[in-house]
Amino acid sequence: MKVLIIGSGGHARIVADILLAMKGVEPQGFISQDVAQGSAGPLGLPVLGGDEAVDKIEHDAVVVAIGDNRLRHKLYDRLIAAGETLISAVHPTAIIAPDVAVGKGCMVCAGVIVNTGSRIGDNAILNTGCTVDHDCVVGQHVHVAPGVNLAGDVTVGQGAFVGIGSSVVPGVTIGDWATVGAGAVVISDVSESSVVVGVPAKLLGK
Ligand code: JB2
Repeated sequence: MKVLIIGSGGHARIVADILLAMKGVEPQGFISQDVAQGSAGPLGLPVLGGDEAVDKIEHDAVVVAIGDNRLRHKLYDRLIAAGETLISAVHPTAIIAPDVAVGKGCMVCAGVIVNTGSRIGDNAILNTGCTVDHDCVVGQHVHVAPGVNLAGDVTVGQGAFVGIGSSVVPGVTIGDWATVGAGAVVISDVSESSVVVGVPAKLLGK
């Protein structure tokens, strides 16, 4: 399967590495207006051009490999509307229970663990070494950053960002488009679009 990687920054290079490690997947290169990015990267894949290049290059699927949740959401919707197939990039070292549903266009990085009963929405990032315990619901366009631990029955609303190294205790709901700061310990629900930081996590603003 020939795959185009949308974006050419740091996250795109991580996703390229995942695709190269997957059986039967051949990443073709990066789609980005930033021609200098990635083209000289260690993976040796070219930057193929901006978004207008997608139609011109032979491929079977695409993945939006951009960290910013709103931008990734916008580009994902545009590509779906254009009839593109969104592939999920799942690193071979990720451990995902067999009953877990992983949506379209997700990125599951090295060392991730997802336990039984959980659901991962379309276009979500489960970044390096995060853990998602049993029966969690991770919404569309979410980014669970490296080293995050979500306990059982946690819900992360669509577009939310859970910052590096943070922890969320069982049963908590993080609202849509909320932000959890790095290293926070979330012990109660977080409302939509709010920003929480600290141990225990407290509201910083909206
Ligand atoms: O409209 C667009 C567009 N807008 C920005 N179309 C396409 N095809 N690409 C677009 N981009 C691309 O997003 C830029 O050309 C650039 O290649 C990329 C953003 O790269 P940057 O290095 O700024 O961020 P990133 O998304 O690769 O990584 C961020 O998120 C990761 C999860 C960083 O914060 C990383 O540190 C983090 N690990």
